[in-house]
Amino acid sequence: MNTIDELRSRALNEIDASGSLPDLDALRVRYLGKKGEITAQLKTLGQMEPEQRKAFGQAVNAARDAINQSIGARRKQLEAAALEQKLLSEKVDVTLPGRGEQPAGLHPVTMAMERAIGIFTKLGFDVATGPEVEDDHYNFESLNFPPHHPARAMHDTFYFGDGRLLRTHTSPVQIRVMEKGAPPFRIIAPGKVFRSDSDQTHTPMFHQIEGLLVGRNVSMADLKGVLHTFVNAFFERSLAMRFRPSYFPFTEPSAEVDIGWEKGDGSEPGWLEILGCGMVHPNVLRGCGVDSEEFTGYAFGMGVERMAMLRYGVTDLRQFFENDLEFLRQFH
Ligand code: 2NL
Repeated sequence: MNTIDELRSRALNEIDASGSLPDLDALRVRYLGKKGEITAQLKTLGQMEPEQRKAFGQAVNAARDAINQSIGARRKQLEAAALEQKLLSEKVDVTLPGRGEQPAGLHPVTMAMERAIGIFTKLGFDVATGPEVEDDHYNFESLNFPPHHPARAMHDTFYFGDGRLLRTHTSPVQIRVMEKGAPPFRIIAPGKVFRSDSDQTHTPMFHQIEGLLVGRNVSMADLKGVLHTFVNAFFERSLAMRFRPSYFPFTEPSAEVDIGWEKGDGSEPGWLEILGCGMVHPNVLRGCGVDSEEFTGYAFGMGVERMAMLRYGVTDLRQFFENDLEFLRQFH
């Protein structure tokens, strides 16, 4: 009997003194668990004399109930204290001043895109858009690409494997416009394009603006005039510009366009390539149902990231895709 009384008061003291829910649970296991001290006492009942067993059994049961109740009461206290602690730590001081607002701004690539669109719109071009997921016909075949042109290779173009692909230029938009309508056409096609290419100067997705003008008596001189007007407006200065002969399957003749450029770092001014262009190949016109005897056209294409780098003095293409706010805020 003394053992039970001693056990009971020791347990109750320890329960009262326990400082956390895990500590309290350890005590519950120690006294009431399968291998606990109270349980051990109950197991001795079997070997006792009947009259002794009754009194001892009652005492052990009473001790067990008291310990159980005490644990329940202590648990409530500790839970209340834990909640109080949690509420205190999560307290929000609604009287503190706000953090202030950061003005939002457009991404520099968007700025360059909108700037270019604005200029061509003033020159009379309409904006045309189309799907980013295309097929071989619209992305290559209709543009006079020969069957084994390197751009068609797996490692240059993203193929879905079911005949679909991600457009590698926005030319398919212009093909769709020509197929549907009748000349004259005067459109630009801005948008995302995709190439399986990734290094210091290439990203798998980038932006392009292409332009197309088809009508009667359209010449390379018209093309040169429009592009010179465009680059002067885009860079807000009077730039020297030159055409260099080049090759694209979809234009003949084809040219690359350079502008005279000073880096601003004291180095000698030089020529900088900024776009590609040419007279629309008669095969392309015919494929779209346009009479290539009656109509001629010019087309051009430029990379928007490159234009944005030159206009805003960005030296690393990858900065456009890192979403670093310190970088982006400079353009607001
Ligand atoms: C470049 C060169 C170019 C075109 C794009 C074009 C579109 C049609 C027909 C013929 Cl529908 N041509 N587009 C023409 C010449 C050059 O882009 O270097 N782009 C980044």
